Amino acid sequence: MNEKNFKSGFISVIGRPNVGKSTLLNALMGEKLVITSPKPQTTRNAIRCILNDGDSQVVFIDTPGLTKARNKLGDFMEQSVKSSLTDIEGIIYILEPEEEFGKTDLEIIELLKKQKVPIIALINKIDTIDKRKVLKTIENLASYGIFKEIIPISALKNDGIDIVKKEIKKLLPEGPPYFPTDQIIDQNERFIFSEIIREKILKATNDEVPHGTAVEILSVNQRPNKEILDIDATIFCEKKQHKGIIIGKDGKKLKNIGIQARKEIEKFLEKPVNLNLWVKVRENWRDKPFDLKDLGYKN
Ligand SMILES: Nc1nc2c(ncn2[C@@H]2O[C@H](COP(=O)(O)OP(=O)(O)OP(=O)(O)O)[C@@H](O)[C@H]2O)c(=O)[nH]1
Ligand SMILES: [Mg+2]
Repeated sequence: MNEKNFKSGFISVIGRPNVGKSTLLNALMGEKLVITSPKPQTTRNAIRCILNDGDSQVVFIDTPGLTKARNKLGDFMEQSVKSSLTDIEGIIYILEPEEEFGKTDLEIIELLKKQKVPIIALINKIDTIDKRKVLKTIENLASYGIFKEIIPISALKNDGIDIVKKEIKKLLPEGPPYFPTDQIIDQNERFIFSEIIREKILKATNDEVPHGTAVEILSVNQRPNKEILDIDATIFCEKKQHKGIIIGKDGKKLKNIGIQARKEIEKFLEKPVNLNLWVKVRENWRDKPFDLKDLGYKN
């Protein structure tokens, strides 16, 4: 590490739900660290991912999608985004190509106008959208005059990611690293395990079920004299009927969620895991301050 010219700083990644913020984070980090899904409001916490190279440390903050909060969990998520905008060196605003901006993006742009740090706009998912729409989006964004760079990318196909990294590095001031240079995320293993399980639920269920689930890791134990790690976790859902959906016919859905989650946790830890899942109902937990805190959603 070259102490003298070392650069470091925080960069917040914000945008509407489902535009690909977390996918971008994983692409920037070069490995899967945060969960993604085709459903909006996948990310619930501000999560710091730490990108280290020989002469810099960028701390990217993945944030929940900005949208109108419908419950106390939503308020918590919105608050996480707002707090991610302080003490940072720059902002990545990510959006999808649109002929015209919708209400939410217009509101985000208003929020961005008030920020004092440089903002880089990323137009994501260019692999799926026609060029004309992308050009129109660039034109629209440029008309605001608040973006330092406007870069079309595909986070999923890793297209344009190196350019983003280069532009971000330019924003960093000289300074020492904020985190140990071998640390890549500011969350503990229990959080990572619970997120992986939640991602598999999001991918396996539909409608209102996935949005009302939370996962609590009950215990993580190394089995004596064996390489295997035992993890016990509870999935909370909001209604009895949702419990049935998550468990599925003959327990098949829950079993499948467990298999998918176990495989990914094993890949992350590089060791065998035995994962036991239970499903419990906690009515209306997304609107109860005690439950929110208990499930880890606290500021
Ligand atoms: N085709 C395509 N799909 C993408 C791209 N980037 C993300 N996606 C998909 O878009 C969906 C949402 O991605 P996420 O990364 O979870 O989006 P997010 O902005 O973090 O969403 P929230 O956490 O809910 O706010 C997923 O199904 C991704 O696979 C891309 O460049 N191209
Ligand atoms: Mg996300």
